[in-house]
Parts: sequence; structure tokens; C-alpha cells
Amino acid sequence: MQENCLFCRIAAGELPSNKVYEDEKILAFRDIQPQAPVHVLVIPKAHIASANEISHINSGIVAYIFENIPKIARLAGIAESGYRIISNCGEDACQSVPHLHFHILGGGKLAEKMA
Ligand code: DGP
Repeated sequence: MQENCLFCRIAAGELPSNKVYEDEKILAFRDIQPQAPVHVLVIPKAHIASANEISHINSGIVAYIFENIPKIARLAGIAESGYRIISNCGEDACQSVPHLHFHILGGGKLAEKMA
């Protein structure tokens, strides 16, 4: 855990979140500034700064997150209607929290274009 990392602190329960799913390795919680009717963030509890830091050493947790996304989507009520998964990486992508996270967006028809 990195003491000054917002999502590490949420994962550790030091800061509150509206949880959708949690286990020993990952946490899914509602985004505080939703950009779709349903907007959930999925994070590894262990700190990884961004997708740019994924390597053969830590990629298992990324696979684990994706294994769990169908369940998280079901819990959020969007598995049947569909959803978009996004991970912003770095400055040009406007990543604002430097702890790897996957946005799951749904609950309504999304824009066709992503940028
Ligand atoms: P990104 O811009 O891709 O780094 O996404 C960061 C997201 O995190 C953004 O959609 C807003 C959300 N967010 C920022 N601070 C908090 C917080 O304290 N709680 C929750 N639930 N979401 C947050």
C-alpha cells in the first residue's frame, strides 16, 4: 500500500466507497463522478500505477480482474445490456488517479466514439 495513494486508501478501507464487489485481491466501487448511468471502477488492491506498469510479474491480477468483470457487471445490473471497459493511462489519456483502474460504463446507450 502507498500511503499517499487515494485508491490504495479506499482499498484498505481507510476511505469510504460505495462497493459493488470485493475480495482479497480486488475492489469494485461506484465512481464518485459517474459518466454513465452505471459507472463502476475496478482496482487491484496491490498498488500498480497504471497500465504502463503491467508486466509478466503482475499481469495475473489484470487477468483476475477481467475474470471477475462479468460477475461485477451482473451485480451492477448491466451484464445483459452491455458495457464498456476503459483504462486511462498517463497524461494524454487524462488519467487522474495513479493507481490502475478499469472503468466499467453502462446502464444506457454509450457514445459510439471514445475520443
Ligand atoms: P481516471 O481519470 O481514469 O484516472 O479516473 C479516475 C476516476 O476516479 C474518475 O472517474 C473519478 C474517480 N474518483 C476520483 N476520486 C474518487 C473517490 O474518492 N471516490 C470514488 N468513488 N471515485 C473517485
